[in-house]
Amino acid sequence: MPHKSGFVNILGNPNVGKSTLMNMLIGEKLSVMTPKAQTTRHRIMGILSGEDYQIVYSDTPGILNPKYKLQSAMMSSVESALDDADLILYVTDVIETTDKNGDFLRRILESAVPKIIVINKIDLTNQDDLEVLVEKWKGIAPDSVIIPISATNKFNLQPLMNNILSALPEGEPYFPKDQLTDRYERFFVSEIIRGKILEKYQKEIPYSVEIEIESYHEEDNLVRIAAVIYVARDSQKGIIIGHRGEMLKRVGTSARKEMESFLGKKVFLEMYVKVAKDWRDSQGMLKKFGYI
Ligand SMILES: Nc1nc2c(ncn2[C@@H]2O[C@H](COP(=O)(O)OP(=O)(O)OP(=O)(O)O)[C@@H](O)[C@H]2O)c(=O)[nH]1
Ligand SMILES: [Mg+2]
Repeated sequence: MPHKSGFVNILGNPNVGKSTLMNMLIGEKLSVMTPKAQTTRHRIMGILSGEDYQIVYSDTPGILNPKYKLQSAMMSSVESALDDADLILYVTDVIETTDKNGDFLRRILESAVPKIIVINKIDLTNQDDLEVLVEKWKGIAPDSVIIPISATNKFNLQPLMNNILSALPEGEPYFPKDQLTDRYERFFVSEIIRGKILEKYQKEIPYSVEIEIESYHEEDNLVRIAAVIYVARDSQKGIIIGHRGEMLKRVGTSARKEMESFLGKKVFLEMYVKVAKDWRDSQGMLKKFGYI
């Protein structure tokens, strides 16, 4: 069989399960997944290589109307993913309506890139309702393949894989076959901390936080990591730290454990909280954090 290679961009509204799907397809927990919308902030590559194929997935932030500069930067990374692919996976789920963010959907459907419409979370519906939903999508995207799946239950992922492979062009691999992603350890450990903050804090807090890895030193069997948690306002600092530092301690413990299993090494983690006033609207800070 000839070798197949290509770029597959995963797009869709917030919280439909784009990151869960990419992680399940590549079999690694690369991209942060949480029940909160706007979990993913950067475009992240996940590379799946087999004997005769290489699929380069990009997970992207969920589509939204930007209210501050950080969100505009997030949407630029979505824009860039609209046409630099061999295939688009447009992920929707059984919960959202088919017309959510209709303008963006129209642009995706108008793009020349072939598309697969992935209807996720079918574990939350029944056969009859699903059939109605599939018919609706057939009307909206008559030229696209439509595949209902459940990412968390790994249901129908193999047929999806087969469809992806048959849509990809023949070609040599773009990356070494043992390469898993385009990001380094520092990025993943910062994402692990941000993921814990998304899990443990409510309202605006997780959306006002950014993590910077100040230092990352590998020793024989240990990694020493110092991280700064930036918040956007003075009042948020105390909320992050919590009464007698209890909240921050809990974040630290669970982040350290996840880092240890991700890196396969013992981790020594130190964290500090700093205020970077209104960083989400600051050009300079967004540059520093790698958004623009
Ligand atoms: N029931 C069910 N839940 C799912 C499924 N796939 C994902 N989820 C849940 O949906 C939520 C959102 O998943 P994510 O993968 O973070 O969604 P996302 O589309 O990447 O979200 P953003 O990054 O915010 O745009 C999480 O709580 C997942 O566990 C599924 O097949 N069934
Ligand atoms: Mg995501």
